[in-house]
Amino acid sequence: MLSSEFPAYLATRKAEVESALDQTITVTYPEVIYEAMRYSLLIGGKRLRPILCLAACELLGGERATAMATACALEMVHTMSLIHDDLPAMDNDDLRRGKPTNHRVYGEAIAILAGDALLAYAFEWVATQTQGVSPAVVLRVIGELGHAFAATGVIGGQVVDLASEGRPDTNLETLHFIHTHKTGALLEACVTCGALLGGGQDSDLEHLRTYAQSIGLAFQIVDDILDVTASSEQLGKTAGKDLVAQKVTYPSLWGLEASRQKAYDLVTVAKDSLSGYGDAAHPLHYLADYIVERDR
Ligand code: GRG
Repeated sequence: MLSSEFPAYLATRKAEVESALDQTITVTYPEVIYEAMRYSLLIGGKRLRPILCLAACELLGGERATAMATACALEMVHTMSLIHDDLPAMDNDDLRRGKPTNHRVYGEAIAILAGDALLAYAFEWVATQTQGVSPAVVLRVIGELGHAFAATGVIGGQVVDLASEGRPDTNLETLHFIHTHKTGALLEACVTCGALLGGGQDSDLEHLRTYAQSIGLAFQIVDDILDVTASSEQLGKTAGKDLVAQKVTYPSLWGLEASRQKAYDLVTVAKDSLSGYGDAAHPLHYLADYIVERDR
């Protein structure tokens, strides 16, 4: 793939994912919970996680259709983490994906339940909708997904993140822990699950883990930079929150320019980790570029 073809690739994958997501949840009794789940799942977002999953599957010669159920599940669990992150007990935010947050529309109780329901449904969706691979592969995918979200992953990162609010003495090691868990673990699961569904071996998973850990950190550095440099309108979420919460961030430790350079260095590491795959790795290379060059 040429870099000039990447915008069309991204737009096509996003449309495919959104069409698949639209078919995951049917509104039935009690309507409010299904509506709340659909609200946050379908109001937008870059769909980066499902696209990474599909790209990893294709890198190893798999069919996108085989990975689509897992791609949707990854977006469901990501969306649930956003719903819960926005709650008054966490970030207490009013804006997400350019729209009022779930609890602002449906109230706190339903927002908590919509997040819980999306989390449970994601696992059901993988277990019941994945076709074209052995049950052993589906079980490994479920294990990767659970590990990424449990206290070993996203939740552990969130716990340390909450504890470090208002703590200007937070050091680089703690910041690294927060982001490799809160953001990186799920991005890692996207590519490892995609690789498993594409027929990948353990050696493929190792290369892809290095790729994901590098882009995960680069993603977070860029997130920290955008929190300072972009507007709420541009981001679709409240900008400038890190300063208000007195959070230590990469730009606050290193400055904006050094942070940008670090993000670019990490993209180089990510690309190098896939050097054995030749041109087949181009979509993942361009996705890494997109992560650092994005403006939202
Ligand atoms: C995981 C069970 C469980 C509970 C949630 C609240 C929480 C525990 C964790 C917080 C996780 C979190 C919100 C991490 C931030 C990750 C991040 C940078 C999100 C923004 O991702 P984008 O920019 O968003 O890809 P879009 O809207 O484009 O999908």
